[in-house]
Amino acid sequence: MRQRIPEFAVVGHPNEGKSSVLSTLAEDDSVRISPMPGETRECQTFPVSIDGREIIRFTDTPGFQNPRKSLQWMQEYRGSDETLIRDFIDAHKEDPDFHDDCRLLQPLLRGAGIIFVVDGSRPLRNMDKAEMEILRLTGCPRMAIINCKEEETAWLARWQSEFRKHFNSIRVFNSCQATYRERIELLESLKGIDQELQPVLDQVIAAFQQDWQARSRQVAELLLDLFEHALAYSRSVALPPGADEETLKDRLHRDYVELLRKEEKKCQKRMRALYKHNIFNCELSPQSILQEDLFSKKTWEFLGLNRSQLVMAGALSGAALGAGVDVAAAGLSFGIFSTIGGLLGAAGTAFKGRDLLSGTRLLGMRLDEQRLTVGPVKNVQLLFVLLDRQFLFYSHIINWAHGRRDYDQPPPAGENLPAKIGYTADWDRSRRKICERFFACLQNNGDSADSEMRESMAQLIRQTLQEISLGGRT
Ligand SMILES: Nc1nc2c(ncn2[C@@H]2O[C@H](COP(=O)(O)OP(=O)(O)OP(=O)(O)O)[C@@H](O)[C@H]2O)c(=O)[nH]1
Ligand SMILES: [Mg+2]
Repeated sequence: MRQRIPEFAVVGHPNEGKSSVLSTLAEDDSVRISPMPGETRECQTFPVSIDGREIIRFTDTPGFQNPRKSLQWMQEYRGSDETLIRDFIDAHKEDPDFHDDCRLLQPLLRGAGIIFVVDGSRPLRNMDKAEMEILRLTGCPRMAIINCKEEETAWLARWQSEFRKHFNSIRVFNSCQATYRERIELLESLKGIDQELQPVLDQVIAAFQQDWQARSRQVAELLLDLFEHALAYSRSVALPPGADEETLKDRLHRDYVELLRKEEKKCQKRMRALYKHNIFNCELSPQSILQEDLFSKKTWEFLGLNRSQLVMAGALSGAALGAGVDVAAAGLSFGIFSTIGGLLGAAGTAFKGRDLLSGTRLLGMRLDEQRLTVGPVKNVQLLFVLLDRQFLFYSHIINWAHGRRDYDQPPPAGENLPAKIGYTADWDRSRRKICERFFACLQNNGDSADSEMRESMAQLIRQTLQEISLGGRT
């Protein structure tokens, strides 16, 4: 026999954030959300499927329209508890004053559990008490979610104590900020509302977790592909007699930079799709370091390894030795950035994105019997910068709740940014070594790293993704 798919109806007063909570819980950005009360007028069910199999469904409902009168009717009702909802709907279905109340109770007839959403940043009113009492009279398993639309928390304790009288489970859940972990915790607390639901919700939670891991594995593969394309890149073109070597070098350099930008965009687009951000762009804050070009001064200043880590990397990876020595020798009153200038042969002069790869140091250019060969990349820092950019993008994407629609961003943390704001500079030596070996391997093998090397790099990436998704720095 097919197991029943658990269903939860998200109910509450108009404009409290019901649709936003649903959108975040179901990871579905097609849910309609609006600042105008009364946006949702009909029930709509959003199934959550994993590998094509529906495992749970959430139903969006209109807000209560006439809770006081509905409650009065129910309190005067003399029939049995089992027929209360059906009889209420039958008695009011033609009355436009109760249109929304009838609609929102409908899913309960087919056994849906209740998720009651309130905006906990406002005070409790009698109307709310009426709505809670209606839900209690339905006898359906139910939980309450406090979704604070504003920062205000003064009313929270009052809400919680009122909720204890009416609900088996209570959770604070911010539909615009909730993370993966908070979604799982919310599902966990749904188990508390009805013993019968426990086994099936355990399966749902396990499926969510497996799916999340599967997505992490796919992200790791995307990143590995990007790094292989970026770092093992090599091209060789003829330099006909009389042709201008500099022009040709320039063109090769431009081609490479273009390709890399495209590959990175492609990788990030796929990441977005994996996390089901299909409609909205999850725009980056204007202050985000990811707004900077891959080869901008700021990017290389704030991401990747610091100077001493780079020196160590150079000593290990052989091919990057030149880079390491340069770092040490460059003097460097401007910190890591002039280091890059030094690395690139620009010798600490003004940095131009275009110059970054045009020297022979980073990409490696050789002129050999009238053939100009570029690549593979010589500077291991490119790998760390790319890693940091993808991790930061991942963090941005997974922490962008699906119910979030506005693009207001918090202001930057402070004027004094730390020296490095990526992840890799915080890594210990053993993690960095894995990257250095992977890098060296790509240089030696030409196009792809050997499978053992690739797997240890994949493991490192997956581990970092997990740390980020379990509440690492965002
Ligand atoms: N800042 C903030 N805004 C929120 C939050 N939750 C919802 N909103 C906003 O509140 C408004 C109403 O959200 P909806 O999710 O459409 O509310 P609803 O309860 O479904 O409303 P109806 O369908 O009209 O009953 C929208 O503008 C949301 O963006 C939140 O947690 N924080
Ligand atoms: Mg709605």
